[in-house]
Amino acid sequence: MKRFDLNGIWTLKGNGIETKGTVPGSVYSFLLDAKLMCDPYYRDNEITALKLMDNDYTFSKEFKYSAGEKTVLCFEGVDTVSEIYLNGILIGKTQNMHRKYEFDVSRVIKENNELKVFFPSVTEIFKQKYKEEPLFTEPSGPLAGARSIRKSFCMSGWDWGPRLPDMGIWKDVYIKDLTTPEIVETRILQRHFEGKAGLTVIAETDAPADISISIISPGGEVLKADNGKETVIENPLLWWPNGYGEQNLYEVEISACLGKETVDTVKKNVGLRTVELVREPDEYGESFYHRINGVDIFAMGACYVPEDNILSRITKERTEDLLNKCLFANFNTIRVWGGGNYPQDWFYDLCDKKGLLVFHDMMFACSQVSLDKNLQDEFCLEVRENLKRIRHHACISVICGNNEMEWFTDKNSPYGKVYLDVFEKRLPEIVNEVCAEIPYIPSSPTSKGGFFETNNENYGDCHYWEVWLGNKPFSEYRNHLFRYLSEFGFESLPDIKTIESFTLPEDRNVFGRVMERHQRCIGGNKKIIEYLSDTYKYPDTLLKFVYASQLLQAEAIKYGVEHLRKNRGRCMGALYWQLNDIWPVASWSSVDSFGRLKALHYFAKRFFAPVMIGCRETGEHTTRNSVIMQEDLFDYQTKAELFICNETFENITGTVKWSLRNAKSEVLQSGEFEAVIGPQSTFVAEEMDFDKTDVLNNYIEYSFTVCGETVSSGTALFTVPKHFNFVNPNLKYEIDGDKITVSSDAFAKSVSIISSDDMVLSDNYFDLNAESKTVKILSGKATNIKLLSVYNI
Ligand code: BMA
Repeated sequence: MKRFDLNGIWTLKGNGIETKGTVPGSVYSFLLDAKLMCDPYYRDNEITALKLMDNDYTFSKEFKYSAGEKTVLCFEGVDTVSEIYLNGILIGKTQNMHRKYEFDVSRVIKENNELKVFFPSVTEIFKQKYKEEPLFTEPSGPLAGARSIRKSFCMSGWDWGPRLPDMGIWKDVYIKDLTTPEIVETRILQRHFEGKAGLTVIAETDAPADISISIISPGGEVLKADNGKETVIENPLLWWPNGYGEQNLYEVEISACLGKETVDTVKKNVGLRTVELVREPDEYGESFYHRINGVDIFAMGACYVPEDNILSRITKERTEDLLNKCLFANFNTIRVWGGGNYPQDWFYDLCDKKGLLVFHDMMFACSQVSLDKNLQDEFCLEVRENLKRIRHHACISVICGNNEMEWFTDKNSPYGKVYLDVFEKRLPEIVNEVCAEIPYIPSSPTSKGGFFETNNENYGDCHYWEVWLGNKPFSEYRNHLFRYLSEFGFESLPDIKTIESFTLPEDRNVFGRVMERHQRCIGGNKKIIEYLSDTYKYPDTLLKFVYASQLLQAEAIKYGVEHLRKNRGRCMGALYWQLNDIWPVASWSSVDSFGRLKALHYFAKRFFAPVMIGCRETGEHTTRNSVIMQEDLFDYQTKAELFICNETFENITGTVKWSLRNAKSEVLQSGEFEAVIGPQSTFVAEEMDFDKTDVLNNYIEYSFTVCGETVSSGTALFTVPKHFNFVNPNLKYEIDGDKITVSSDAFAKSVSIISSDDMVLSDNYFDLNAESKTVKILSGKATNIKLLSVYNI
């Protein structure tokens, strides 16, 4: 098989415009590159950009080709509804952006060719579809009708995304010369036994050919394998999730040969590991966690959404940068959420390399499955195709039918029947046939399936939104023992530089129209303000508002994660909503659309650390939520329970140190004790009672030291920060090469080092107890440094 690339320069025509641009690309990417439209992410340009989609567009390319016996035109991804013409002849149509399309063009191709891809207006299609079947649609969400075609739902809007349903050719286009055989299917099966690994590689070609297979170990040793026969690897080097061991990968090279000539080659990296989703009845209900190579994993990470609304801007480099940030924050898992698209191959390669387990939704979210059989079939076909594409990746740890559809669907409606047919019958059959070795769940959240108590915290995975949507305080997480929390979140504003990127100075008020258009959760800013008023004083600048909103978010998620990790065993997963953003917006993300880290991401680095000390404090803030509530009725104690979570394979012995201090950071009381924590377990110390300490002036500081090194530390107040009498810490900094040292004269909570250039630090938003701390600049530059702490709000 020979490949002839058709990416590169194409012409776009439509809406009275003709321009050149690059494929893979889209209407927006062509128009933006040619400066024929304004940045759709700037101010409210989204509105005019959306109107552009009311037009039809045609992409075309002329090329010379010298055809062999059999020629196939291949589109890896067309977004979405199109007609494809070669030399004026309609050769096929597309209707699913998640599928690959191949057309035999042997009879149509010539020496000089013109290829045209015609896209009828996508917004017109939505309108038509919505008329035919008005599937569930929220007024603030995706355009009505958007869920009736197999196009990434969130391109048409979400509660963190704009309505920019772009059209285009979003993956590679090429011609295959099939005069010689092609490898059309590969399957790699693993069997682990007696400390060995058996690898069976199965390859199929479309015409007779000799298959030669090599397995190259991480050390470079080459093993020859026979097609369809098991090859035993003695002393296999296993693949592990991040934090549990190495990410060893074997390269499997499959070649199709005719005599001495190699006519096609496929290479795949394979991590040797076993993967189980352990769902066993126990005293609480039913467990839900991953066991990799026999080791029970506590999942730590977040949910991933498409990295850009304009898909051609999502490059391997950009994805790698984001995934490196996941490692920075000690993730071992990432959940690919079901309202976007199936990521490109490089995403899975990178997750394999970095040891990020992938909890993988199939692309359906928060809706009903249409009663249209064609759409149901398309979905099943796309799942089959994508599972074949990704099944060899060690990172894939669970295939999940959809996001929140079990929750959303009325089981007594006709949609309930279709739901069960698609997600509990057809998809499990496909998984069983295509990749039975990967666990499957029908939906996230799900308890036992069959609409049984969806989101019951004792069974399966859960999405918990009472903190945020339900206005519950952060400490509410402590009242739940979820088996595996695959979604919980809290919003914040993005970095101030990100806000500046989409606003004019006069827009920079959080209640302004432009700011509200970049906040897609109805009432989202109101909610931030409400929690803010419960927690911090009124921030008098936008910069301080951003800072306070990010601290709220970070503290909320920290409450949740620390509680879940403390209860390791019964609870086995904490994936917060959401890792990243599709555009510049106020949202639940910890990394904004420019890749800038919010406070939450630095907090995540600490609360997901393999060895972490946490504190379950109780005080005025966990007992009464207003200072005017009668003291006798809402009597509070000031207590603290310290605990250490150890996710490593080692027994850890260290010293827990704590002190009760006043606002100047003077020590009022202190203590220390030895703690030994077994592998993958939690040590909980006896609760300390500070005998109704002065909550307005005193706080607790704690740390865990191993071999003289502080591995984890923190502080906790016994009241809300707005009522604590912070004294001026007189924060100062010094820069020495790639190091910044910050010092404080008093207790400084959540010290933020802000640079006008982008900068990633080894730590940020940390607490100082009248001391100094040195952090490393990992990337970017320290320019016009500003320091903030909670004292400043
Ligand atoms: C969850 C997700 C998303 C959504 C988020 C925030 O339920 O699955 O659909 O963006 O909540 O509302």
